[in-house]
Amino acid sequence: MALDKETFKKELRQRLRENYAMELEDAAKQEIFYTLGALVKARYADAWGDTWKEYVDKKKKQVYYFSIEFLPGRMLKNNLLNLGMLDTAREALAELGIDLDNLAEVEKDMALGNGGLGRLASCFMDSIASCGLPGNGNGIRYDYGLFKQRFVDGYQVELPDEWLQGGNIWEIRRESKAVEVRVGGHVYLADNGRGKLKPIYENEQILRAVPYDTGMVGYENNVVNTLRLWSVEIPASEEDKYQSIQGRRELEDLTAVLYPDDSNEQGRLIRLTQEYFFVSAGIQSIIRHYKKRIQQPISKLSEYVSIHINDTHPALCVPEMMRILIDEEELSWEQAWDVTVKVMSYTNHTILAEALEKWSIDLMKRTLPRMYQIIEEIDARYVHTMQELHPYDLVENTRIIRDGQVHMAHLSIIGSHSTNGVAKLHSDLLKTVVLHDFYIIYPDRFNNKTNGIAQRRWSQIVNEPMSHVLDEAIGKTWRKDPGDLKLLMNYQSDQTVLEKLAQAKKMNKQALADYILETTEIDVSADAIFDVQIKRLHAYKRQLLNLLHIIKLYQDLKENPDLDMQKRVFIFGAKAAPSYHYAKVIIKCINEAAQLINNDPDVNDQIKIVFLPNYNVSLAEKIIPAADVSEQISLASKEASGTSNMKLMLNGAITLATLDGANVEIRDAVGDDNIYIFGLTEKEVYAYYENQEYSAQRMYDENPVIRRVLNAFIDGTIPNIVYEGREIFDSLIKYNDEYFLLRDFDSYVKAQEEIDKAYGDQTFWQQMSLINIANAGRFSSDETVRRYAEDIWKVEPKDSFVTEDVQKVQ
Ligand code: NBG
Repeated sequence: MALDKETFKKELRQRLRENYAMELEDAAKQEIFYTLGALVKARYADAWGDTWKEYVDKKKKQVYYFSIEFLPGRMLKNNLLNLGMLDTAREALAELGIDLDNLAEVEKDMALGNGGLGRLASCFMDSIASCGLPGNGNGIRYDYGLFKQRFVDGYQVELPDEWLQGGNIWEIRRESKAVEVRVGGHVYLADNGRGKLKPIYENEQILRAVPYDTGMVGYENNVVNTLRLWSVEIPASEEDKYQSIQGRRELEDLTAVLYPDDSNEQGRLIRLTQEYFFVSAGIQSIIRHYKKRIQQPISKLSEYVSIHINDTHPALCVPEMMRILIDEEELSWEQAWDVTVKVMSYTNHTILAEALEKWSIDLMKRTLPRMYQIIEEIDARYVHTMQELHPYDLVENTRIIRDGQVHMAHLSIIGSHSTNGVAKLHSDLLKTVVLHDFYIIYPDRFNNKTNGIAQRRWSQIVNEPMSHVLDEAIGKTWRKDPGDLKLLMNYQSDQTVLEKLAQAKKMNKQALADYILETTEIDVSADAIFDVQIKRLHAYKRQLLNLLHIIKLYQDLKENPDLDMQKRVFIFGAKAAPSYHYAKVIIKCINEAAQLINNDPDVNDQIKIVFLPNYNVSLAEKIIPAADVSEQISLASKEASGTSNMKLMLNGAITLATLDGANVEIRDAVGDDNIYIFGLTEKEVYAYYENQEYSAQRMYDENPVIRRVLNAFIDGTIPNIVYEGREIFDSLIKYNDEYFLLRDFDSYVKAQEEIDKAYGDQTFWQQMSLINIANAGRFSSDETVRRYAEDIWKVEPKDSFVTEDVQKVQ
């Protein structure tokens, strides 16, 4: 299977001639990229077909991961790595005078997700294939990914992300697998002539759902699974209904854009239709495959199929499966319900009440009348069964239809056999607080699955300098089994290894410094501490707390320019939802503070702020290997897990964190001495909610440092934020600081001072860094998906994988 350099070069040239009628020497970067992509795709085409065939022949149980977001980023290097071709390709290209990394930049990020939720789905896709598990993704092929972010006068401006321009080399359009999805109109039930009721549809709209499949290549195991994304089209039979351009547009808009949020009414209607569209198309195609290839009674579906509901957006999986089983397969309600609950499982990704999805009854009835009928029936039967067993209030609080709304989390929990949170703390909070009522009703359904990351991408691909140091120190087995990173613990006091790791970090920092200079014209020194906060902009994530601390440092420096401190570069990457006003205000303030501080001669380059625009997977890949400090400073209890915390630790950054989400488990993994913890605990936060004693005004009155920092927002210290500064100030003082920034301020400052001191002792710092890398293995998403597979999905790895029939690591 292995491809040698000469064959690689020959094949590349040959394909270029065939596809573009030109010689390599005359080809543009784009043309070479597309040719290389086609070459790579051809290398896994057979394995893709074989994997599918094996699952069918052996009637393997398969899991289908339904997610409205997938965020794979670029795929070229990931596919090369997993095919064992990365080194060959790099060297062969170099011999042709082409730099692989440079070429890889041609690929547009596939950004069909907002943040952690979508990226997790993609890490899972990688790990499911790499662990040889039979599993597929199901989602939407948006024409436009998450908006591109620019800064104009410090404000966020959103531009469309035309990722499909130029074509998508990895996907295959499968015309023959298209299905029809019905929305709108009216539905009533009539006798089907066989003593059962069947739904009659009137004036409904028929949508054609066309799947685009992308191979998910496993790591050196000949497994290639499928990510199936659906795109909407007009069915041939309906062509005459769509004679106006306007009408066609409206229909095609359904899969045009990924929602960066869901706050306006017009938009919300499309969102609900989007949700039904990919759920219905996905389930129809699963059932069709089951009947045609597996050929078992429909009542045995759960022995062959598992469906995962990733957050509540695919919650309609429950009523849609019921619809197909009852209306089309003619099962009884009881039989259908039994199958559905066994097939479905659900992950909750948030505890913020405002993020729990609900739809008005009215909208649901109008948009999806048959779904609403079925949900009503599920709800009625739930109430009927539970009222015998539980108090009235408990049943009322947990039913699906309540206060004129359909509660999607309730639908997901009631309609599935498993509900999990994404970190220990989060799962505990689900049981004790957020979903406590459900926990009383279904204690056995609740479990934890701590998130993980695709470690091959987040180490081998993004951080080659570090990877080589690891190879030299502990051999190469960690590349396949991240658990082996533990071996690095033997080198805690080995000066050579520590020194080499430090050199690798320095190289990465220099590369990032070059990128920063090129994109922002800010000159930063690779000797400074690179202090990184990269994630969506949200009040609970507290980018503002970070800024408050920077302002304090600035004021200290102004007072005493000779202050003894390490140089520091504060690096931000964050998009704000276009309609999230407060988050955008914070962006503006950070940008204005950057202008002020970066250009103030008194600061003398001691501190700098860099807010890199358009944070996405590719930018994360540049920042993460260069980070010294990982800011994970959400208010305790609010961040379900976090995953950038895991990526940063794996790359040797030291975590500065509250005890929130998976930070708690990172602390357990590295020990108290190798992480900086500060701030309120989740219990203390809840105590404040209970006793209502928190007064931000008092903190402001009594703490002169806080007062001086906050005044900088309204007294002109930070220029050009007359309105924004006032809003920040008011949010903290007048509206009593919802996320307790001022309460955590002192302990945050203290932790930052300790970091400053620790960095001064380079050996000490490098040891901490090494210990972080060594203990990152447990956060591999390989481990996470294995847990899902064993505990929830009940799917088993492909036989050939179990028998170790794998190519050896290069
Ligand atoms: C996010 C959480 C993160 C978590 C990811 C992946 C949503 C709704 N939730 O903390 O905020 O890491 O999900 O689980 O995007």
